[in-house]
Amino acid sequence: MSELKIAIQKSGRLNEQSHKILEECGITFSNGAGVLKARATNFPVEILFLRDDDIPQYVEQKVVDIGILGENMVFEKNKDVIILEQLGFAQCRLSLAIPKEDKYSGPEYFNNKKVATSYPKLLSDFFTENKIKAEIEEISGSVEIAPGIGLADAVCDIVSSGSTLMTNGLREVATILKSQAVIIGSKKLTREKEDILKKLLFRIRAVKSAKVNKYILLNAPESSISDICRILPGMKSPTILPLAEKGWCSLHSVVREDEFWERIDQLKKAGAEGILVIPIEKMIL
Ligand code: PRT
Ligand code: ZN
Repeated sequence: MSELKIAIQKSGRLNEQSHKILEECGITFSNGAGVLKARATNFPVEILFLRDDDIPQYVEQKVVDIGILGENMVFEKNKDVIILEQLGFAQCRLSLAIPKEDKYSGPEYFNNKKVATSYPKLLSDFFTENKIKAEIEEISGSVEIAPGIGLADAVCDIVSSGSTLMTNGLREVATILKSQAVIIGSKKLTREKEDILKKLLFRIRAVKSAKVNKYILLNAPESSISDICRILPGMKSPTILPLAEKGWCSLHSVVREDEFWERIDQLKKAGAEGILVIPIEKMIL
């Protein structure tokens, strides 16, 4: 029986969430210290724990079938792989930052400057697109200290809250790429592996939909039901049950969480009471 080989980050920012998303798909495995691979007990997959930098190459070489990593790394490594699904975590951006006291009028700022980065390909593409002649200093970590120690004039690095840049006296001036965790896959899989992948992606999509949707229950006068359905346009065929109190009913449905927060005041005005919003564990569409 064939199994799908999945690479996830061994340790670092993506490890916990990658583990969690597989677990939420009902795939259980142990990830003890020093373990390089694990076999799931209840789904035909083997999990390999790797450095995120190596995952694109391993997928291209078919050492593994799919992998979970940041889009930043996928585009930097530029291997022959395909993005199968965005996973919605590890959101960040690859940005250029300069000493905060420097004036910035546009990408021309970087002409004849030296820029430190761990993303030489993406940075060089950006400079080529903008017709900038700059020097790229490739370093593997702690990029943001480079200007402070005289190694470079500016940096190109991953930013999430922006506090690392601020602590190092730097200011973000341009974004090259927005990124989140994704699943990448090999272009050609055997029929059996393709079937396992289909099942896995089906489960992942169910977990993702459950995260953005909530189960909503509310009580309302029967006369308000049509207004309430109009206020929450995402609400499809709600279940409506009569309440013991005459003229009142209880309405159950699924709504997008963002939609619900935007419309809460209108719902109350329309007469909704006792509103409960409950997380959904899985949602099969
Ligand atoms: O050992 P291995 O090579 O596997 O791990 P790594 O050290 O290369 O990567 P790791 O674990 O740091 O990050 C893995 C992935 O997480 C990245 O490729 C991104 O896709 C994603 N990610 C999300 C981030 C961040 N947020 C992030 N904030 N990666 C790095 N950072 C760093 C950034 O380099 C900078 O030093 O955090 C700092 C900036 O954070 P803020 O919040 O201060 O802006
Ligand atoms: Zn890495």
